[in-house]
Amino acid sequence: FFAKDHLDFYHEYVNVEQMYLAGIKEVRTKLEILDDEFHHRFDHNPIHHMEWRLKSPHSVVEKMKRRNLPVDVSSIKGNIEDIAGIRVICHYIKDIYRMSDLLLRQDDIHLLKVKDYIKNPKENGYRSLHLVVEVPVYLANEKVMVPVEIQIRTIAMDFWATLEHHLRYKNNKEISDDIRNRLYECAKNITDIDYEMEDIHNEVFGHHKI
Ligand code: 0O2
Repeated sequence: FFAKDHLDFYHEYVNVEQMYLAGIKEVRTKLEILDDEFHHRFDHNPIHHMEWRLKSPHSVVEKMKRRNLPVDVSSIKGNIEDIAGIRVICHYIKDIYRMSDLLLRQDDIHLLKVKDYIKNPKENGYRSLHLVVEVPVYLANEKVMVPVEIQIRTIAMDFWATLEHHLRYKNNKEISDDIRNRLYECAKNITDIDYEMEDIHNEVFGHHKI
């Protein structure tokens, strides 16, 4: 259901959604090409799998209201950067930085923002590399630069983040300090395992020179 007072927004939003979807396709293709090249050259796929989503119109309106922005499509640009979102789940930590570096090296990709929650994990233990990039999308009559949020993480980081997200959002009660601490301990243990698995991989297969 959509609030009646934002009907104009919802009607207009349908038109811009296509552009964000195209941005997702462009970035996904770039990442798939890199992953294929690694598979071909090194018999190693850095990417385990990818997920993507468009932010729902309702979530966009809620975010605009939270930020005291006027609820119209023109205020999305420059304010809401996570309408198009891709999550890239990698095998190893080194794969995260390799994919990120190779993507950002491409001359049609423009980096808008980077948040490295692997080097600087969030207080609750959340780890992932977040990038916001702009990618060109060629429409019939114009070229549009579309922002896409990319979250890159290992399988282990994704395991923790998915369960933590579920525990936090699907639960009506406030998370207690005890649960918070236990989740943080889990994040620490998972981090140790991530580094140990990477060491094992390096010992068995060595480093790829690229
Ligand atoms: P959803 O449903 O995944 O989209 P901003 O989005 O810019 O207003 P912020 O905090 O500056 O907010 O962005 P940031 O830090 O880059 O994080 C945005 C997204 O990262 C979140 O999106 C989550 O997907 C993920 N994330 C960040 N912190 C956590 C965390 O502590 N736990 C988990 N599980 N995920 C996290 P949304 O919009 O919150 O949700």
